[in-house]
Amino acid sequence: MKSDLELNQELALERAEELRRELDKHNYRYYVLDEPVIPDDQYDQMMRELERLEKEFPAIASPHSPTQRVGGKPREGFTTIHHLTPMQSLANAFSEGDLREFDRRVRQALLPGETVEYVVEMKIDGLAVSLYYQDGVITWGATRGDGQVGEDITDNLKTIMSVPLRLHQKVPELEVRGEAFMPKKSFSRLNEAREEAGEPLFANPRNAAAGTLRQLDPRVTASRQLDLFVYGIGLNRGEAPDKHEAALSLLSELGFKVNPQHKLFNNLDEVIEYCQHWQTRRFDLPYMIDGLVLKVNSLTLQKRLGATMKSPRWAIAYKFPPERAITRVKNIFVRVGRTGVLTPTAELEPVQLAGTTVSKATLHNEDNIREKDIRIGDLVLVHKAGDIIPEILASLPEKRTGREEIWSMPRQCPACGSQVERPEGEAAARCTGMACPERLWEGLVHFASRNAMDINGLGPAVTGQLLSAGVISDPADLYTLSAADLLPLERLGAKSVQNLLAAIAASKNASLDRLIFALGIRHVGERAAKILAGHYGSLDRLMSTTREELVNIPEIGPKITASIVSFFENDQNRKVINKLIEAGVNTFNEKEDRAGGNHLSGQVFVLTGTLENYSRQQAKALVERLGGKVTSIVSRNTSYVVAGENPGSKYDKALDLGVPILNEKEFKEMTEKYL
Ligand code: 1X8
Repeated sequence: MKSDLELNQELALERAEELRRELDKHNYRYYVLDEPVIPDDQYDQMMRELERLEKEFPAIASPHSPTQRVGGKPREGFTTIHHLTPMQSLANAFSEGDLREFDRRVRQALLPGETVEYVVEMKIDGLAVSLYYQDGVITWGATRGDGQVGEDITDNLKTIMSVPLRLHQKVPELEVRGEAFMPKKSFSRLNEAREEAGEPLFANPRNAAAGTLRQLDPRVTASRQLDLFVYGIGLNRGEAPDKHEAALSLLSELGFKVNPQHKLFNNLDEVIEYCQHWQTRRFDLPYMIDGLVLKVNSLTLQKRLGATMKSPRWAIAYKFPPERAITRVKNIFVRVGRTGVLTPTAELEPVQLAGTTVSKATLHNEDNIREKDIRIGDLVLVHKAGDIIPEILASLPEKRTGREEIWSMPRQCPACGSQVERPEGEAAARCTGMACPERLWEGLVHFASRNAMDINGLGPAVTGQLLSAGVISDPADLYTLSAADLLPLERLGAKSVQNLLAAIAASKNASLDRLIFALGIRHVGERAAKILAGHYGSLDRLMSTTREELVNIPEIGPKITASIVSFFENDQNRKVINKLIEAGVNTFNEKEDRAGGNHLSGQVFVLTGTLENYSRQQAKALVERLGGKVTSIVSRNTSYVVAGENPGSKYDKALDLGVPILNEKEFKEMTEKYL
């Protein structure tokens, strides 16, 4: 006979498998097809249920469970992996002539009457990797290395959400090739955060992707949001397609993310036209490409053409020339960031570059300016890092007139006059003023921004007006604003004031992860905020967490931990948070509410007197979070009256009606066990 444990375990396994299938499916829709079908919180809820099951029944764990994407522990170093088939590099074409030469050689291998088709694909500016699946399950992943032997980066590749852990069909053995990359947005976000932190920047998304995949701690990799396009098959012991295009379709069907921008041609002139088209349109793509790849479509012809020592004869990379421009530095000014970092920025004579007009370029920090010897008035060579961030590559000293000026970092903050400090060993200079208006302004603009509290109508300009008028000095003050405060401001009519107040009020219901992101804690981006919200369920619990608990959360590394701890140690920050709570801003995870069940559903509470450990708002939010209601009138329908110090007449009314009365300790016990 089976024991209870065995029976429960069987049920748990069944449920876990169901959850894994569901999660895999949604994951695929979200990260591969880019067509999410369920809300995030529902996904998170399933994930948490699965985590709970796997924790309770360790025997049902599986390395291919979606909970195991960030399961790996930090490593000492990487071991090596022998590729099953060599990973070759491509020969390059830099001109139309080079492409015609390639085409001519391919045609020499054609049999009489045979024609050639080319598949043209985007050449992703990332890092070539190989993935190996056995019986449809991921076994390992490796870098290219020298083409024969690469480094085992399996744990890191598994953190890429579009990499399938299990394939849609159980092919016996499959080695696939693809390009891991960092999308442009993630790249600029990462560098912004590194700049704020005074850390060295990545020169481009490729270096960022390479650095991220060679991270020894997979939690860091997971936090950086890489992606992967698969574009070819190495070894395959399943049914083998006879055309490259069919191979791409097969890879798609198996669950891989295949770049949709590929096109079939049977004529080289059209290929060349297509290359020229993408040379200018490439800046519209959300990832960087450095060219296009031409491949012979027929695998039979590919085999006949073979390879040289270095690269296949059936494919070639058409490389775009890098986008650069020359312009003049009109001036250098300093921007004060949210965390007080002073970033020197060059004001440029406007110039066309990579699809936009550029009139500013970040100079990063003082050392960068010194190393490149960039002076006000210099002619400079500019490009865009990651196709987005205008950057000065070099100055052209030979063009100097002698009237150029050497720049240096101001000693006083241009926004508030406070002293500027540059800590030993750090590249970044910081304003030391706690109440620096520029820092406040940036912080408030971030707080109200779309992905944070999403307060429509509270943009940079209005925020500046509110600060100058002295009606707010921190984010919590927004919630005490009245029409009388706003109407005197210029350019704010009655209608806009009404809308703005409504938007501010609505933001009180923003989800906990938005609030955490909005606080502007260094290194805590949207993803970290989501993870923290999911883990803690309330701002209160996050605020009173420990270093130990934080570092043990998947994806929350030591740097984020240190930053969170120091943020909540700061009295000023705690004060602002308490003001936010008092103002009635939601500090609980709604997702938790539903997941945590409705333990107090149908129960009506009345609060009276002063509680020692909860403000009115906190106590109310707590009851509501557990599904209960709080009213202010005691009646026969009241379930409990919670009485603090110096209770009022509600206490007597409760005694009269025989409504149960809870003291603070009892209230705490009743609610705490559900949290
Ligand atoms: C490198 C790349 C290839 C493709 C895209 N991006 C790359 N960086 C592709 O085939 N679509 S192929 C390749 C190689 O074989 N070295």
